[in-house]
Amino acid sequence: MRKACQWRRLALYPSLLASSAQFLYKLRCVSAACISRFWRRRRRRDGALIGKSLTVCALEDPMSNITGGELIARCLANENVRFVFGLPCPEVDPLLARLEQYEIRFFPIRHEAAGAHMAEGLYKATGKVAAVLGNPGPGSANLLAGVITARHEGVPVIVLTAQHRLGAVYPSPPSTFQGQDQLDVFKPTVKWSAPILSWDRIPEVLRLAFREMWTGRPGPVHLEVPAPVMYATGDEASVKVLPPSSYRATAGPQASEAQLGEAAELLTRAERPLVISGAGVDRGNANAALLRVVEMLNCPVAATMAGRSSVPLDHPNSLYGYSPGADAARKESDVILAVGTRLGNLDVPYDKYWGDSARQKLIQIDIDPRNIGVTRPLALGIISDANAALEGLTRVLKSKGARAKDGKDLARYHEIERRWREERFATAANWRGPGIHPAHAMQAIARVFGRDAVYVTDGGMTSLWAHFFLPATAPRSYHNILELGMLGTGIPSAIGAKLGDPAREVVCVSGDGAAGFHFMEMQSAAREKLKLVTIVFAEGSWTMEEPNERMLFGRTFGTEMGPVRWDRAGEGLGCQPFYAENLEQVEPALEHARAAKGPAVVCLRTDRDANLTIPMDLMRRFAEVYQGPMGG
Ligand SMILES: Cc1ncc(C[n+]2csc(CCOP(=O)(O)OP(=O)(O)O)c2C)c(N)n1
Ligand SMILES: [Mg+2]
Repeated sequence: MRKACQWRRLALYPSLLASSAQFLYKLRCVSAACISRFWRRRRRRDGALIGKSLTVCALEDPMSNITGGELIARCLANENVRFVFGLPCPEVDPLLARLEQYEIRFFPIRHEAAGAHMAEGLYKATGKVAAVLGNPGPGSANLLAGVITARHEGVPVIVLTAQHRLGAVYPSPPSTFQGQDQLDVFKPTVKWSAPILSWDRIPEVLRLAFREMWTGRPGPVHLEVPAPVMYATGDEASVKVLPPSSYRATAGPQASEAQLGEAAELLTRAERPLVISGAGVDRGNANAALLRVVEMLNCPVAATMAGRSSVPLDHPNSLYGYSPGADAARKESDVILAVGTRLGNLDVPYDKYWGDSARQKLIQIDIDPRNIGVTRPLALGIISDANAALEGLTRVLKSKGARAKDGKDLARYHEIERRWREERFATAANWRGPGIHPAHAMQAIARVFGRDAVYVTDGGMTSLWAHFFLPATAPRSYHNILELGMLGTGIPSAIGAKLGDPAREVVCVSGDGAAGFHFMEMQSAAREKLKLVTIVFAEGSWTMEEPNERMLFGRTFGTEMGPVRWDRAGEGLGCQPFYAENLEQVEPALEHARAAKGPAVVCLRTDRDANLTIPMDLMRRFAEVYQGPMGG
């Protein structure tokens, strides 16, 4: 009652009211209903609509006027955006209030960066794009880490940051509460960034954003929307929301016939052709087309570290990229076809693993010109959608009568790989406990969840053990953090994958350090009744940081994490808890977690020393990722 009186007193000064309403509303001095009531009365009194004004008005307009928030929702739905990850705040409420009407699901998160990682998991698993939200100031600041990750991972996301009234920003004076000029902060981290400063430009600026997002390698684009634009209203008939195909190309660039002819010529003449398959093959749905080329040539194929699910690891032509079998294939190859990969440092693209580049011809196919010829000299660079190029290549190879190799080299490489696995992982194979060896735990996970699950891996040594021992998977079904290497993406990314593809089993395999960043999102999973399993390798240490400390300083510092019962923490968040401290308990715990109705957390008390026993040659390669090639 008192609030209503205060409100009426303020109402005597309409202009003051307009600028103060948002602030009052934010401080919860007045309710939305109160604001609405005021505007309804005022409209009746004035006999006119406030209409397309930049004043603050939480309006449920009876006419064909819609808010900026609703217009944004309409543009997102037009691009088939089905999820918005973020938190509510007055500055975005007009958008949130209308999402359902456009069949867009609002998914509240426990940390804004996690929202961006959810969008990442959704895209990697399904190819679908989501939007993420940040409130003015802190929410947008939190969002940044997730957006930077999306940029590195080539993940398209619509990043919406809310902003105060324009009188408080650009420039934002020191007096601004929760204020910063966010465009300056986001610009260097995204592909493209812009403000929306008027209601009637909303569809146009969203068109710009979607066009930029899909140009070249996809990535996040940023839109800053001040509250007055969200709340502004306008006649919906006065703006057009056009179908995507009328304002942006819906197919990527295509290889020319001349390029396909040249590539086919090089490959048919090659004595030892080799195919390298990157994450871009997964993202471009080019997996089947890639295998057709491989099978036609009967040549070896190696997935990059980040592109693990682009080729089934158990395909008869597949070699494990970090094995000496793949090294031999690379070194001996006279023509390498690399598709959808930057051949980044994680693939140690050094002559010691790849051979003499002067006598090797590299054909590289990528959607982004900036990825071409970055680490290895090029014979032929092709800017193209991967699937289109590989289909074209198959056609031209056929017409040139390309012949399959006899497979002798391939058999030799496989034998080198087999022997290497046997030797290098002997310590793991011979491990008798008493604790759980991470390799054994990974093998148990592989047995229980099989090759049809979606795996999302996170952590240091843990993610390497996962890479070695989790099963071969279907395309888009093995997600890792091997581009930016951002710890903490696993749990939220698994949630995104599950939201995008609810019929699939989703398993998050995480180190205990990595799990801690966004473990609260298991509560989001419980709240939304998402059935997924998070398995934490709980040896109690930031193990990957230990070898350097031990080798160079003879002791460890800062790596001790202390014991955590992740199962109990998960139970507190509404998940089903499971725990194992010896190998016999691992499979039953996993089976129960798999059968659980809702989300489950499995805490595996893995052995610390065992977690350190990554074979020396693999550790060395991993060190070379950062330090460059070392002798020997
Ligand atoms: C956000 C972030 N902080 C720090 C790092 C550096 N880092 C890489 S691996 C690692 C240790 C990870 O520990 P955990 O997840 O428990 O895996 P473990 O090595 O113990 O198996 C750290 C700190 C990183 N990659 N990301
Ligand atoms: Mg750990």
